[in-house]
Amino acid sequence: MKVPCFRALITVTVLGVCHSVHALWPMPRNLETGTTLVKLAPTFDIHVQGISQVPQDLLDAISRTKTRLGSDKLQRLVVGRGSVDKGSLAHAPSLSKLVLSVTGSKTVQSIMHEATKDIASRSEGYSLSLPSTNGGTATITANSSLGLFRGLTTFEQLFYDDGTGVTYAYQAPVTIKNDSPAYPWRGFMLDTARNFFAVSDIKRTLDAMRMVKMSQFHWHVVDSQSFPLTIPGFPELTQKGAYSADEIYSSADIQVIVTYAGTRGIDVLVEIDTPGHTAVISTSHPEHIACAQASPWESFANEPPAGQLRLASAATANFTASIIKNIAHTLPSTMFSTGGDELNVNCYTQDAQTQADLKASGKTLEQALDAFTQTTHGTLKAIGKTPVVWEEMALEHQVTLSNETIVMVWISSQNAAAVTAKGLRLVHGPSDFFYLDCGAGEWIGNDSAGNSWCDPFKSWQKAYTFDPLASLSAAEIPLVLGGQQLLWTEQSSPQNLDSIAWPRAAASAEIFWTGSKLPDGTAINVVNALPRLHDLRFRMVQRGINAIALQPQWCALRDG
Ligand code: CP6
Repeated sequence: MKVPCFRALITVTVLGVCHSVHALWPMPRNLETGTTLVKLAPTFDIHVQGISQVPQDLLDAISRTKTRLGSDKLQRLVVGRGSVDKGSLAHAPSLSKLVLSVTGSKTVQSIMHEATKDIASRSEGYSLSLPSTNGGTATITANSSLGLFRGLTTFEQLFYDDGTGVTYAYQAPVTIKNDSPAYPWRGFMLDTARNFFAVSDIKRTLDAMRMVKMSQFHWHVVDSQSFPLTIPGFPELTQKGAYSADEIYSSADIQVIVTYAGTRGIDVLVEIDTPGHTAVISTSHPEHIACAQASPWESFANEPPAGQLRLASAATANFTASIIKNIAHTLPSTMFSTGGDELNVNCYTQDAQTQADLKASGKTLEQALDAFTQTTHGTLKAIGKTPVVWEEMALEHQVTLSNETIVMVWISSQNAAAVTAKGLRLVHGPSDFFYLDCGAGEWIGNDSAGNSWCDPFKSWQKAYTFDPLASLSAAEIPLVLGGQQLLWTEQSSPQNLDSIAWPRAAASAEIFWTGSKLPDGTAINVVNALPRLHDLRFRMVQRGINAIALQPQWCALRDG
């Protein structure tokens, strides 16, 4: 039997790890540690210097950090099953305070939302020092409140309380010089259209993302099956298109989510998938949808029900642009996704109105798609937003995309080079590495009711082996913004959200923060990662995120 303890790995893990475990995830890009036990003084506090007015969201983050330092009960993975003895803790030097130094005074959330045109310039870097002297002062310095925020996340991960009631670090002194992410885009995508997720589920997801320094929440909020997103001026879309009156994101909910995310260093990218994946719009606006509920659905869509926006109709293009504009202008992000995946051509071939529209305009379907996209993207640009699209818009269709457009690669990791060859920026989300349930190529078949089924599990180790720069030339590297793991929710709901996503989705968070090498210069590898990921998972569970075990508890506690 294959046990989840990975018999081969465990020996290496335990032997190699006992003296080098930190619950750090993602691993900083630069790290030096000592071997001294240091505890937080009873009067330990966190201060900010360098700015006269500390932004409110940074103050809130500091207060959450203090709470967590006092409440995280993380058993240290050491020889001899666990905790340090009370005697050595009693005599350990105490850390009197943490001083944060920063030069900028913008809020964390404003920095997150600013960065579109030059997302790579987002200032997330910080330096950290934790001394081993009694009465010592730890420091985090950064150029921005966002950098300090990332540094606080690291600081928290250095501390343990294994039931002694004393919060301690055991590898002081710690020095981290200029830790900053290898890539700006470290994301997670959630589909809230196949099954609905409450605001509280999304907040919990954002909490988990924050713990691993993720920066982008890609919200695939609507699709053919349901339309839960309230669009100002179009109440009928949710009234007719949501699963129920309770399964709707109100305008207030949306603001709660983007603010919760922004104050935690996460930008929310909202997607309205167009022109495919829009069948549900036929419930309120049948005039705009071709092949609505057409049968058999397999001839018209990749998933039931069939239905796509009538892209050749000027009225439909304007309607779509209005929806996008009305929601996009309420959102703080400077990016917005118009989707563009899995367009079914047959749907339009069979649609009399589309054929008539094409004839009247003298356009081919591809030319009509181009015009449709110019309309939606033109609207976004007019309100200062950068368009994001799925890879088909760049690779399969004859659509003119402006240079600033961001392309999400999903079909295969092999397709990245074709995107950068066009000079466009990309986000990696390849189904063969980063899909948290089915990935392309893993479909087993369709049953008689038309439901596709597949093997819904890909290991974190698989995601962790992804190489963001494979087959890219040096000149193309700056076009890689980063990547994300994705949860499509045909087979997920709030009940399994945490367990299907965490801690697996942390794999890409480390790849895109730490890059290809650990601080000691060795290549990132699953043997080094496993005990750290185990600790991360433990902390997630403590904070109410129902993350799955990676190995038997025994593996982590066993004697070296
Ligand atoms: N929904 C939407 C989906 C998928 C995509 N877009 C998808 C395709 C293939 C697999 C998994 C999910 N369910 N809107 C592709 C981007 Cl294997």
